[in-house]
Amino acid sequence: AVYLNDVSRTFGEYLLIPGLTTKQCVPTNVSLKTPLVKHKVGEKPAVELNIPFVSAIMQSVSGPKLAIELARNGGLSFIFGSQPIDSQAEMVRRVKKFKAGFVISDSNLTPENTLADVIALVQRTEHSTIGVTDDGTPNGKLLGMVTSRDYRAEKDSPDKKVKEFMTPFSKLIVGELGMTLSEANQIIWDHKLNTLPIIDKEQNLQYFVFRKDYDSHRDNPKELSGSDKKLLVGAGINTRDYMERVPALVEAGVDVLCIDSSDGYSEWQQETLQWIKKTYGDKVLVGAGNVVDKEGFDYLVEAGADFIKVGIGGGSICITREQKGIGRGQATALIDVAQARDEYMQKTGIYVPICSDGGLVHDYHMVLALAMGADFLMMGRYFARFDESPTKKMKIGNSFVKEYWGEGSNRAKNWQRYDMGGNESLKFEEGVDSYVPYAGKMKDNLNVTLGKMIATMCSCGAITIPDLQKNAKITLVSSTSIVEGGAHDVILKEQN
Ligand code: MZP
Repeated sequence: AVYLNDVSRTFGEYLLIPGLTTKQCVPTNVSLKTPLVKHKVGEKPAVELNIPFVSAIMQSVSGPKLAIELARNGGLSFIFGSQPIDSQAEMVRRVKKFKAGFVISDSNLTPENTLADVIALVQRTEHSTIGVTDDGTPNGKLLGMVTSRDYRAEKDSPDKKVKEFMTPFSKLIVGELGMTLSEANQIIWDHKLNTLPIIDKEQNLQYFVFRKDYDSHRDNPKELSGSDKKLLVGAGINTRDYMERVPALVEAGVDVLCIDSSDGYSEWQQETLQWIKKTYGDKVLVGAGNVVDKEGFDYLVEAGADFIKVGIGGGSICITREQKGIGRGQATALIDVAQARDEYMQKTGIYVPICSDGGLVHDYHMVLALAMGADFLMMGRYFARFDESPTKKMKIGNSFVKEYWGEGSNRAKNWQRYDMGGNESLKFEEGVDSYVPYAGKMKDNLNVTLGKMIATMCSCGAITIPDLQKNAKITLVSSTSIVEGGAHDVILKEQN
């Protein structure tokens, strides 16, 4: 056997030491832009993210609703691959079809048109949201937004969703299709509503009219018409049915693929990458993994991967290390692979981004992972807690939770991810079925997390991710110093 002498370590064992915070180092100057795929040094990558977050390739995380919201916030989801090809392609299509805000410009619709007229336009243009201005042009004053139910409510039953709009006096206020936009707007203001649900004759919930300042970034109609860009979306694939799955996903408009496996250092992945590159060249972008060392990185890059995913056994729902005894502390794995990436860049002039996948618990772990060399981060547990994740919200005791299960659990039945080339069945579980604390809307949580990350970067004297990777000072901490880092030697007042 070969012994690696470094101890496998993880994020909780490290801290960042502040760097000089210059006057330029203020939150508004911080950019979290990051490359997603390989590119020549100094050139612009084919796909970039505005925030370094991607959501895990998991049934309990990455459905179309979460993908739309994450893409709108600058990140990207990989739609889970453990489902039939058709339904996965359909989910991709739904994200690509979603067009962010759109202001009526040439439609001649004014506030005196009925909601039915506006909705007809939503349907015709396939935009999810139509803004209406007082004079029907993008220069006018925004009066309200009409959003299709598909986007807002998706799987929730109309009844349940309508109930959320009851006023404090339990009087249900709904709009009807025959009402004009001015009338709807008046009701919204009179009753101090954020949103007016609209029902059709059969009492089914169809659309929502939003108050204009419901979402602050929607205030400027001009910005809105400018943001009509297609959203980015990724999708997971496996090493068995890729010859059918990849063409279907490409046809659906997917931006980037990722081979999803708990252990990616295999000839199966090499074959899959080679087939994709031979068939499509660089028109189809594909990441591979997961690996935890330089050998794994070099092998998959050589085979054609556009990015490499790092991590075995660190996921919150993962029991691979207990079941099979394979894995590596996530921080050590990342540091090793980041070094391999930098060596490859020096040798070839090509930068292959790496993704740290799994095991991020605290927000500061995210900054540490970036400082250790990750270009972007994949998270499951973090996103599973939000309204937008595809799983059930439940009440247990006094708290709300959401379900979250691993792809290696019996529930997911994702045999391909753990495939070692034998017959198709999972011999033992590598993941668990669990709950995570419900956390509300993605946007609210992202604002807090990103705010903290940006503050940490300013403390480190870095205003970009490459800055942080180059200049961060990182220290190992003893278990005693970890205790010192929490509140200690005080009597905490009760929280409520
Ligand atoms: P986390 O963000 O919940 O800590 O980890 C999510 C990651 O765990 C996924 O992106 C994937 O790599 C990994 N995962 C998913 N299912 C399992 C499993 O059932 C697993 N073992 O390890």
